[in-house]
Parts: sequence; C-alpha cells; structure tokens
Amino acid sequence: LRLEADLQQAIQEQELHLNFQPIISLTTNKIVSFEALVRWHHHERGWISPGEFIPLAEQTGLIIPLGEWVLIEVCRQMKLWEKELANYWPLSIAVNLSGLQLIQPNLVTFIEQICQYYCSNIIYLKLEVTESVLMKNAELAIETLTKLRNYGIEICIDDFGTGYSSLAYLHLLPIDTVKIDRSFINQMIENEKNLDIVETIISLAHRLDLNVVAEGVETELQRDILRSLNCEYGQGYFFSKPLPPKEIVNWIHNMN
Ligand code: G
Ligand code: G
Ligand code: MN
Ligand code: NA
Repeated sequence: LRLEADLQQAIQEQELHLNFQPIISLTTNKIVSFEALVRWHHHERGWISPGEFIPLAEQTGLIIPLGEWVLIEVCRQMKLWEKELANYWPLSIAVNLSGLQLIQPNLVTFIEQICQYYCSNIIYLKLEVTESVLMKNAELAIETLTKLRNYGIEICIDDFGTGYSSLAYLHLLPIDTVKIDRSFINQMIENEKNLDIVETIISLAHRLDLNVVAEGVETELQRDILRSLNCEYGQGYFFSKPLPPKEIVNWIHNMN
C-alpha cells in the first residue's frame, strides 16, 4: 500500500526515468531504433526495477498516468535527439504498452495529440505489445492497433514465442514487427531445438512481410547466426544495455 502511494507520488515528482536500449540493423551494423525502459529512483529505497513496480502499476491503474508520462517523455526526448543526433537519423523509439493502456478509449487520440504537439505529426514512435495482451481483448486490441497503424505508428509484438497467440494468429494481427523473446536467443547455441524455433519464427515472419528483432543478443556468435538467418535487427547486451539519454549520445558517437 505504501509503495502504491509512493508510485503515485513518483509519477508526479519526477522519480521516474527512462533508459534507452539500442536496436541495431544486422545488415548495416547501424542503430535504427531504441526501446524505452522505465526506471524508478525511490527517494528512500533507491532503484526499484520495473519487474517490481509495473505489475503494481497495472493492478492499481497507475499504469495509465505512468504510461502517459512515458509516451510524453519519449516524444520530448526524440525532439531533442532529432537535433543532437541528426547525423544518425532516421531513428525511432519503441514504447511498451500494457493491456490496460491498450483498452483505454482515449489512447489513440492521446497518442495522436502528443505526436502532433511534440513532433509536428512526424512519427518516431513504435509500440510494443505482448502476445498475451493482444489476445486478452483481441477484438478491441486489433481495432485500436489498426487505428494507430493507420496513423503511421509501427506495432511490434513483444516477447514473441512465450505467449499463447501462436503462429496461427500472426497473419491476422495488425503488426509490423516480431520481437523474438530472449529465452530462445539465449539457448540457441546450447539447444538445437531453440535454433530451429528461431529459424522457424524468422522464416514465417518474412513470409508474412514482417520484420524481426532478436532480443537478448549477448554474444558475437549469436549475432552472426541471427545475421545468417536473415534476421533484420538485434537488441541485447552484446550491443548495449539500456542506457540513460546522456550515455546514449556518447555510445552512438563512439560506435559510428
Ligand atoms: O528493463 P527491464 O528488463 O528491467 O524491464 C522489465 C519489464 O518491464 C519488461 O518486461 C518491460 O517490458 C517492462 N517495462 C519497462 N518499461 C515499461 C514501460 O514503460 N511500460 C510498460 N508497460 N512496461 C515496461
Ligand atoms: O519484456 P521486454 O522485452 O520489454 O523487456 C526487455 C528487458 O530485457 C529489459 O528489462 C532489458 O533490461 C532486458 N534485456 C535487454 N537486453 C538483454 C540481454 O541481452 N540479456 C538479458 N538477460 N536481458 C536483456
Ligand atoms: Mn519490450
Ligand atoms: Na521483449
């Protein structure tokens, strides 16, 4: 209960921060995008991981104001980077969307308004939703995501392979990109079945005209295998852990 009140306060009093994890093109080796990941610096307890407070935020409905803060902050950051990182443009930022956010009646309007206000309708935003979130209120989720896509926002299916939507539904979903869950990438080399799964997801995604991001790439060998399987993009500690905005700028300058 205490943590709930604290989280409410944290949203208002700027204890929340965003880290950004680079997403890399495996063909050009250049950065193409980031995933925004929220962090909470509690005034007494120090850093609290999203694994702990996102579920709390979902249970209490605080994910709505928290999610709005994240979306606005991402647009503000993009506006700054558009100048600061002009040499590396175009870049985009992917934001994780919770199930409760996805069924808010005003989500589409809210997103259109902030894109208009902060970015003059230029769309830098991508949205990530998990399979389970998509399947929970499938009809409404599909309707909302279709509107967002029509507005120009790319939709990624996150943690793919861990939920139950399965391959059978993939072609029915209004999505552009599949993010393969890091558990498959992690075990790809030790466990041949996981390599088969990764290969199958990639080739199916390509037949459906979807792009693929491999999550949790931690080694050069994993990167090389994914590249040989024609996986378009990679994300993971091999490239970079999630970084605060200032460090992102240094990281990009050093990388390129
Ligand atoms: O960065 P880390 O691995 O600690 O993130 C843990 C989990 O928190 C991930 O599953 C991630 O999707 C989720 N998460 C991080 N930031 C956000 C956010 O802004 N909104 C939502 N809904 N989930 C987030
Ligand atoms: O659930 P979602 O995919 O949104 O969350 C991404 C999470 O994965 C973040 O918490 C991030 O810190 C974590 N992550 C990113 N790259 C790696 C990696 O290479 N290895 C591991 N173990 N975790 C990673
Ligand atoms: Mn994600
Ligand atoms: Na993921």
